[in-house]
Amino acid sequence: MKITQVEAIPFAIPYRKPLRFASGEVTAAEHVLVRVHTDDGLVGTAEAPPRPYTYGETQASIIAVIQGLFAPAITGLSPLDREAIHARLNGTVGNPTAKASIDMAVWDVIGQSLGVPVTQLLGGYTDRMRVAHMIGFSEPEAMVREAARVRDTYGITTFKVKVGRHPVELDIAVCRALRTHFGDTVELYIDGNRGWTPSEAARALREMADLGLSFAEELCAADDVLGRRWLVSQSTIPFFADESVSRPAEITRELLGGAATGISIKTARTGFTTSHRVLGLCEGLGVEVVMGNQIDGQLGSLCSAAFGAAYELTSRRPGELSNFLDMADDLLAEPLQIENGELRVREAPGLGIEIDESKLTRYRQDR
Ligand code: MUC
Ligand code: MG
Repeated sequence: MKITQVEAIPFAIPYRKPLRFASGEVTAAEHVLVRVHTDDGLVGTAEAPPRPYTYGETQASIIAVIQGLFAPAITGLSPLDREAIHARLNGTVGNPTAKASIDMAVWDVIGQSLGVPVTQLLGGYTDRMRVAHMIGFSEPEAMVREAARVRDTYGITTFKVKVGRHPVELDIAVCRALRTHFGDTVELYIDGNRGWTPSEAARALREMADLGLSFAEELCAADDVLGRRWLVSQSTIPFFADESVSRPAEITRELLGGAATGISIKTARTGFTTSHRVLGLCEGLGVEVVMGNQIDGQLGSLCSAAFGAAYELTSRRPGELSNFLDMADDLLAEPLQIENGELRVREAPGLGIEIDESKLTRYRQDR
């Protein structure tokens, strides 16, 4: 079996309401659908979400690097030769979501060719993930209303609250309002997307010390090298690194440097192959992980769930798998369902992705 073609199709699906956070905002899912074709007629599918404020990639850059460099580099290779595929992709630095989408589409092909779900090929720990929902910026009352709606509709009881605004009191008020409204019936953690300085973050954490937050993510930038160490050394809750750790070596740097104590794994940026290495690194160093959300659509969320459900360590915490709920539509023929706070992985061979071709025709931007 040989790779014959890699397609990169831009599409745009509007959000019902914008998702806002300290490093940017999303009003439409302007993603790239990636399809890896083989000479025996199999097609592997994944999506790449451009996040210029996180990785520097745009929809146009993802398409250009796939069409101009990655497709020619891996055409003719066997999908099973994953190490060779990665060596070719890594001849170009950066471009994490473009590389990750190809990796996941290749795994989809492998699973289909063997007749086995990817989640079982990866590890086969369980068939579902508990779900955490990410709540974007708004006023405190609106964020409480949103969390209550998501809990009542989908049974989700873990919330990641976006923080990092100025003044810090606004985000503190949100977290306090959520805790007051829900009491101990929900789990809360915060993600600053580098919005605060170390001293602002320290002050906010002090003022929220009674709110029972489970952990904090990227409150300030990785370039605040000593500032982050100082913050972590005085914090009573774990610090998870997200956008500061897009490669395994960065994980080693942040953890051994004392600037983080947990790691967000995002299949959107490390695919399955490198996410597996990231997981092994975290396990070896003895730190907790969370399956993070790259503001994925249903395709990306399915990929995160397939990976998260494959392993015991990634299944310990609810994964961030629900942001597709903010989208007005999606490309999957059979939409994902979150019930009782859980998302099941698909039992079909590969990733179980079937694209609704009429929706793709409607939302693709290249025709
Ligand atoms: C997150 O966890 O930070 C927002 C920016 C990004 O890169 O991912 C999202 C969610
Ligand atoms: Mg984050």
